[in-house]
Amino acid sequence: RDKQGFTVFFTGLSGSGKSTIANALMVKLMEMGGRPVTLLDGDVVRKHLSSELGFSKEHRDINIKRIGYVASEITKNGGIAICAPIAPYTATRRAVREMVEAFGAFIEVHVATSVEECERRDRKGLYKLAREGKIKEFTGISDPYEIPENPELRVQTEGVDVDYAAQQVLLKLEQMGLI
Ligand code: GGZ
Repeated sequence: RDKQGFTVFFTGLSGSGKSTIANALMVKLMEMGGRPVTLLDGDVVRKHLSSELGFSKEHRDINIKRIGYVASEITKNGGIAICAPIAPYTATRRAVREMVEAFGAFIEVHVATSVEECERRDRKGLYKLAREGKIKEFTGISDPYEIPENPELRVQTEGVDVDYAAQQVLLKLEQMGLI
C-alpha cells in the first residue's frame, strides 16, 4: 500500500537555520526515493508566489496561506512538501495545519534558535539593518514571533550540526510511520 503524503513545516526566526535544515532533509528524503519531494523555501516562495507582498501581519498571513495551499495539494497527491517560512503567528500556522491535515500528516518543526543567537550570527546583515531601523517590522526585533507551543518537534541549532538536526526530523517521521 502506498504511504500517505505529508508536509514538514519548519518555523523559526530569520537566520535560525530553517533553510539549511530543510535542504538537508530534502536531500535525505530524495535519496530514500519513493515519493516526490518539493521544497517551498521562504525566499523562493516570496520571489515566485508572493512577490507583491511585504511583511505586515496581513501580508505574512497571505504568504503563509499560499504556502499552505500548495503544501496541501502536494500532500493530497501523495507527495512530500517541505516548507520553511518564518510563519510567526500561531493562528496562521494552525490554519495551514488544518488545510494539510484534510489530506495527510502535518509535522510542525520549530527551529528554536534564539533571537540573540540569530543576531550574533547575522549571516545576511539583516539584524544590523533592523536595529538601525532600516528594515521595519523585522521579526524578533520590531515584529513578533509567537513561539510554537506544541510542535511535533523542536530542534536546537546551537552546538549541533545541520545533519544531526535533519536526522532528528527523519527519526520523527519514522516514529510516525510516514517513512
Ligand atoms: C522578517 C524579513 C523581513 C522582515 C525581509 N521580517 O533570512 P531571510 O531574509 O532570507 O529570511 C527572511 C525572509 C522572511 O520571509 P518569510 O516569507 O519566511 O516570512 S513570513 O513567514 O513572515 O511571511 C528575511 C527576509 O525575508 N525579510 N524583511 N521585516 N524577515
